[in-house]
Amino acid sequence: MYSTLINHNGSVLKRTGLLFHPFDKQFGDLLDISREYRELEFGRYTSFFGLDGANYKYSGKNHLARPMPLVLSSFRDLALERAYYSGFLKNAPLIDLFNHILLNEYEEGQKLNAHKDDEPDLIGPIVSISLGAPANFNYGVNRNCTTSTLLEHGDILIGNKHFFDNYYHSASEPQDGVRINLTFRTVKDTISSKRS
Ligand SMILES: O=C(O)CCC(=O)C(=O)O
Repeated sequence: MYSTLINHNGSVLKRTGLLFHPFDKQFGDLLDISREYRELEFGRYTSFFGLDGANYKYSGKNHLARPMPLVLSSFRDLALERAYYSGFLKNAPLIDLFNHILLNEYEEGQKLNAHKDDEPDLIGPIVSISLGAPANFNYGVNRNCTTSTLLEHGDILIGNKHFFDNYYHSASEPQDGVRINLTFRTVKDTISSKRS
């Protein structure tokens, strides 16, 4: 049931639902985790998890992964499976894929402004899983992000590197409730020193 939203000049973005799974327990667990570790960053709450030493550097700041709680490890398995079966990992490098997970929490009125995920340290596709309140994901070739798709509880969005290098994207305020978004990235940088 994949629906291809973009397939243009090498940019590919797909959205689908995660069928037959309520994810209510996982949503509660993720909220607890977020509220233990979250920091306010660019208008929404963020915390970072993943494999040992994985560091996603953006806006001049390190975002070093904490060890993954089990619930995040199981979503990572799901992200890997979906990316693999939908053909996004054909030329995947032989390194630990999706070694970095960004947990975004959006409370009422919080949103994320238009940006690109084009840091040179990122490799391959990015998978994004949404839980809780729905919100619009907006994208486009400039900061206006004129195309939108509603991301609902259990939706998964996969974009290839070309998409995230070339398209701006933003997330609107959640509609009626709290929204959790998990973003799975593969980063080249690994550091073993303390967080900054
Ligand atoms: O919340 C979303 O759906 C998008 C998150 C995102 O673009 C990001 O964290 O870079």
